[in-house]
Amino acid sequence: MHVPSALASAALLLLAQVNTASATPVPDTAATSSYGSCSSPLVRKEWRTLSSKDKLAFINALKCMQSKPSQAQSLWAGAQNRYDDYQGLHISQTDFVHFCAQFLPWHRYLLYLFETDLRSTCSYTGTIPYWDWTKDATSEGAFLNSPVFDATYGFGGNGPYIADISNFTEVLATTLPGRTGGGCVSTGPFANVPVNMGPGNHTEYTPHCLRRDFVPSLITQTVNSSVVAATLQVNTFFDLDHIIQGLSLEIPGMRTHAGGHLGVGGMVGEMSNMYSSPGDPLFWLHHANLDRIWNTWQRASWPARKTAIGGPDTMWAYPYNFFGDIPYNNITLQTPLKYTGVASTITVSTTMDIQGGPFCYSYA
Ligand SMILES: *[C@@H]1O[C@H](CO)[C@@H](O)[C@H](O)[C@H]1NC(C)=O
Ligand SMILES: *[C@@H]1O[C@H](CO)[C@@H](O)[C@H](O)[C@H]1NC(C)=O
Ligand SMILES: *[C@@H]1O[C@H](CO)[C@@H](O)[C@H](O)[C@H]1NC(C)=O
Ligand SMILES: *[C@@H]1O[C@H](CO)[C@@H](O)[C@H](O)[C@H]1NC(C)=O
Ligand SMILES: [Cu+2]
Repeated sequence: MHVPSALASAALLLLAQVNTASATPVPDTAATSSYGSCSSPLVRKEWRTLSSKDKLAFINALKCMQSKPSQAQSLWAGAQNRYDDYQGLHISQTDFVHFCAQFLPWHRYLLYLFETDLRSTCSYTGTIPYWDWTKDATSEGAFLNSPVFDATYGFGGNGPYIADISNFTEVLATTLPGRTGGGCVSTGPFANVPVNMGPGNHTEYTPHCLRRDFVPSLITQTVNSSVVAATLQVNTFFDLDHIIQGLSLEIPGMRTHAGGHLGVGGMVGEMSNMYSSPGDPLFWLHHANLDRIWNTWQRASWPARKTAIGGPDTMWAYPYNFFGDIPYNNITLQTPLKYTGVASTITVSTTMDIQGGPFCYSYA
């Protein structure tokens, strides 16, 4: 099947790990606590609204995580540090939380776990910032000048253009006309920081440079303000999940999730890899913005949308049946979400309110 090769990548390892994942269900304590407004929510802010000091504090917290020991190297041999544990977690759960309806709930809790760890392990006092790409999708030039790519107060920019990518092992199956990079990121705080696992579906130690392959024309079409406005108009969680994850794997069907990933990662960058994309720190800012969109949609009809859920429990099932129909059920509030190696299993219900259960945050 012509799955993007990012998906069809070498599957070298860790059957034992997957088995462990299902062998140790842990009670979902958070789900039993009551939901409601929390006091003093942490506020997640848009990158460009942070002070220079706060930008550096977040960057330094990421670097701090990269200096702390891995706690999950027994599961993910390539994990060299605490930051890598989250890449390993994402890689190992990818097939259960993308192109299915666990997508938004699973990533909401992933961000919470990572943010909590930044604060506890690295004494970070802030939150995960978000990247409101609509502010940069007004033109290709605006995108290229986005503050998120700043070399000092951002995450560095594109990689140098590599026209011939025929020798790359991990290449997006969808051709993206207008790709402009592909080389190693050479600016910013992560220029010489190896990505320790991937690219692709494995967690062996394969240190490599962080690559980006900007596609400015994709950004202006997929993450602009009219796309977001249309996203917020839908009436059901099923449709919200669908429009965020995209209507097809081809460019006309791409929306915000694919647009942010592929607009930065292009055909060979880490951000474009469904498995190993947390190797690019922009992953966190992109997903925080998707989480913000879900929350905005929920709050537009609250509390009804505190329990609005649905969509396939199985990857590539309807409406993501791009490779043919496969059996599935719609997810429910009781559907489990696994974080094996980092945290206990929860249920979807735990993730439905960013100011209830374990969560206490808001978006400014
Ligand atoms: C990804 O890797 C896991 C672990 O090796 C494997 O079980 C799974 O089948 C792989 N996924 C795909 C789509 O190849
Ligand atoms: C592909 O080949 C080019 C030119 O020989 C080289 O610079 C580049 O590093 C290679 N890329 C990979 C991923 O092997
Ligand atoms: C956003 O992109 C769509 C194509 O996906 C285009 O039709 C629309 O005009 C764009 N809107 C803005 C505000 O750029
Ligand atoms: C899942 O929900 C959708 C939207 O409500 C519905 O069209 C579909 O038939 C449901 N599928 C199953 C297997 O229940
Ligand atoms: Cu993901």
